[in-house]
Amino acid sequence: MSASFVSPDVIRRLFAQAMSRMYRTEVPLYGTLVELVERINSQVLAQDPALAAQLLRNDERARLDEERHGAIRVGTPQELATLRRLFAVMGMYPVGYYDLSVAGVPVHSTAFRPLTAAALALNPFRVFTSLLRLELIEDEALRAQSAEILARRRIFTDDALALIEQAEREGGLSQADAERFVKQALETFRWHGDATVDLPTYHALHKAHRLVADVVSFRGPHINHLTPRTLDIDAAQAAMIEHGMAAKAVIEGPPRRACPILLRQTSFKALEEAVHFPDNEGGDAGTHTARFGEIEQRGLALTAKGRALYDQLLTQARDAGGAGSTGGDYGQRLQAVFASFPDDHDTLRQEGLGYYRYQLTDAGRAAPERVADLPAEVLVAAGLATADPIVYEDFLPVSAAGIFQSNLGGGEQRAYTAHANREAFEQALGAAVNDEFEIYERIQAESLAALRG
Ligand code: OOG
Ligand code: NI
Repeated sequence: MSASFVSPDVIRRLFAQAMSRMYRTEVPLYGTLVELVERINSQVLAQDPALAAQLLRNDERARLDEERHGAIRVGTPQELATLRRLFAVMGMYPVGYYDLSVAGVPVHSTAFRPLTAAALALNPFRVFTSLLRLELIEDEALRAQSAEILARRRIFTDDALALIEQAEREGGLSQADAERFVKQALETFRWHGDATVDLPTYHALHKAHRLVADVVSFRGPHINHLTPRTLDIDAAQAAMIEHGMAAKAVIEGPPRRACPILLRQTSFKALEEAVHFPDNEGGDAGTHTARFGEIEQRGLALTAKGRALYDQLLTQARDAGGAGSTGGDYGQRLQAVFASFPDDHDTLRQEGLGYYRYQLTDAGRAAPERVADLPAEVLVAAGLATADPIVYEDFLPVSAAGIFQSNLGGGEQRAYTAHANREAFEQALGAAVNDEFEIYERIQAESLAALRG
């Protein structure tokens, strides 16, 4: 890379900061949420010096205050493929395939995020990106009308497109071009209070599925939430309720544990916002609910073996209350069922359930000859190396479905008989999605190799 180019990681950080500023002005409650999470995080760090030291050792402390994920929904393969190129300028690549149709949401998704330990440490910004599956709209005329509306819109500015092409052609962007790029890219994610369809069309789309209306009726794929990372989601959830936010009843994901795994999330309900519809002068003001707030706590990235156990236990807890149910005493059921998931790091590591990052301790650095030929587990046991949990950087389909559902209103449950269609998604994207397990495996292997470096 030429010395005059800024690193994609720096562009991503600028972009994440700009998104956060924009969303604060669009949804002031997001600002309140960020402050609440910051307060709880500093309390947790003050009360738990071991956790503070672990985050510092793992390059997670610095990124924490800026750490966010967002979500958008797009309508066409062309839009998705161009987003892929836009995110690549910022060092964000598609990881994972999520099929939400099984949960009654007519989309499939990926997450754009950085891939390497160094890039994640600088800024781990991720965007959960969904593609509407128009083929799941039953009404043929409405499907054709939606496709036509989507084909006409342009969600990227001309300057954004030109800068993407320039970055691809020249291999990067200068500082000044990077700043212009961030400003232009931001336009795609901005909220538009004026719909592009008239009110009757909006209602017809809404009837097909609220999500269809959300994607098809507007000029662009507005960012629908931006999520800060908390170190104690139970405390943050309680604080949300104290602040009068309409928090979701159930925290998605695993139960509270000594060793947090994967991802726990909760959200407050979508806001009802005034929308202007064309040809509706003097008519009732329309509204649309799409944007919401969310917080999350991240824990250990699980191996395929650990993930299979997680999926099995989650299903067990949900099915115990009637298929897929989170009603009744769900919290207690979840706790009880997850008692069979080991909850100390030595066991999790030794049973190959999670990924760890190894580093030499001072003692280890002072004894290179001992380190050279001892297995990692022996080094850890002897205090020559530490093994810290590698944080989960991805999403969970069942949780994502729960977040979608809670913002669609109760009556919106629909069953699609469609199957996952990863191939169609990747074809629309114009690339294969990266495998999350390979990424964690590589980060773990690199840390092991560096022990003997
Ligand atoms: C995305 C919902 C999923 C998460 O954190 O799992 C999500 C959406 O509503 O567009 O953001
Ligand atoms: Ni989210």
